[in-house]
Amino acid sequence: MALADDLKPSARGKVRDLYDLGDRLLFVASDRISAFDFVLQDTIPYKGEVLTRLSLFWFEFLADLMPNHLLSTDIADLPDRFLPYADELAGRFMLVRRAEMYPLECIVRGYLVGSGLAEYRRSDTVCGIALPAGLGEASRLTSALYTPSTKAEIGDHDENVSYEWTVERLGADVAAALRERSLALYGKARDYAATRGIIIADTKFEFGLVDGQLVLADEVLTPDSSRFWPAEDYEPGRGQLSFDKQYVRDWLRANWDMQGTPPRLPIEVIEASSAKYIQAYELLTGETFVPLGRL
Ligand code: Q0N
Repeated sequence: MALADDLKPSARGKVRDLYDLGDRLLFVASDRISAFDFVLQDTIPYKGEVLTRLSLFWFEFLADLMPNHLLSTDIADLPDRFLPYADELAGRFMLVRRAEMYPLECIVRGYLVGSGLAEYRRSDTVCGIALPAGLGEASRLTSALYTPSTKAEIGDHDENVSYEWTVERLGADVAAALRERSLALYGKARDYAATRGIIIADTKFEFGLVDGQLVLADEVLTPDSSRFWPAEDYEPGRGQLSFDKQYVRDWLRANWDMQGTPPRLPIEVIEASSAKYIQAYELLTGETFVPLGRL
């Protein structure tokens, strides 16, 4: 039997499962992939392991800026009931401290894309922040924008909120700390990634309190929480190639009417996508990806 069928996760995300261990939590990243808000039937080999190991890389890289919720990636630290699933878990789990989470997605945008671009075209603003005229699709922003959002009550739609909203909700000190830390983390990661040929166009952080101390939580700076673009193909004024899901999105757009269940992906698309995740990991970390887990 598979892990998730035996030991019921307390939360099943689109692509990650969360097990509640009391004072600790276990995140398990699957090889599932979502595109256009659908979770596809096909999985992308090694994706969960690549994303987990990329988060671990960033936690360490960013540790001088702030502490994080990571406790262990050692199977021996898991409760005994998980041991039968050691193979399934290898390389794709993180044991983390339980934090009191702030109910905020701390989004930082360094480039103009997606919903930000749509708003800019209407009103020369992004999340209410005025920007200079004359910017276009994928323009680099002179200074990165902090554009927090929150999960709406109904459904799990994200809703942009103003900085003032975060001040009212969390207090001026916490609101300021989340903004300042988010911008500092993004700035350090963006500058480093640029030296590795990757543009981090935007990303999302989540924070919580552990023993009264602010910690960086969730996954960090993965292709699922960020937009990664290959720097060599960057050309403002048009849509950019995304590092990871581009093949999948392009193939779906050309082969599916977006109604009902998404079709199965051709093996070439699955393999190309898997290779891109691994390439992003190798470029960013400078390490060869050697899988710990088996497929
Ligand atoms: C947790 N999520 C993602 C906040 C929740 N270390 C932790 N301790 C307790 N809970 C969580 C973590 C982590 N990471 C994180 N769910 C539970 C969902 N976010 C959405 C934004 O608000």
